[in-house]
Amino acid sequence: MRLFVGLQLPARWREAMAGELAALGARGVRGRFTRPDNLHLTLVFLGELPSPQPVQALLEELACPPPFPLRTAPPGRFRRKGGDVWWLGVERSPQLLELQAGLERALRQAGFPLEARPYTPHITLARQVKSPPDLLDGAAFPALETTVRRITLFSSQRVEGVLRYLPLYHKPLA
Ligand code: 2AM
Repeated sequence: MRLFVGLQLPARWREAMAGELAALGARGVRGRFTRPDNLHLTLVFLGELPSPQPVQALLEELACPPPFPLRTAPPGRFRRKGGDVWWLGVERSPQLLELQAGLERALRQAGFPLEARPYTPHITLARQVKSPPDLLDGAAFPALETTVRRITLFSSQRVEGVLRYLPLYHKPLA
């Protein structure tokens, strides 16, 4: 199964982002928009693994920082040949970066093969976007804040043809 560890986002964050996505669509932006239920923040992408159990066992033992505030940051994009990825940024707070780095280090030490790319905290809003980037720059994303109290092991699955990120296990922060 396809696994990753990340943060679930509060409903009011997802509703605000879905509203802004609808506004972008109304302004003519075309792409594969993330379903509101699927909006999340990835910490570490694990990829295909036979079972979530070893990852869950590692998370159960992982020393984590205490709950901390999470805030949105300006939007951005990753340029891709088949159309760009548009995302909403997340503030690179020391607590978020410490949590992500500690998790990544523990997974590597346990032998999970992870990609080497540097961590860019982002919430993917849409993929395969070919619309002008100034539409993204002009979008009015509200400033959002929440408290992170747990991290979540997700599986990425197609359920009746629809991509869903299913929470498998929650690890509370210390
Ligand atoms: P993305 O939002 O930038 O696409 C599930 O696929 C989650 O893992 C997504 O948040 C995705 O990031 C992230 N991820 C990181 N590396 C990935 C990869 N190589 N393939 C698919 N998803 C990846």
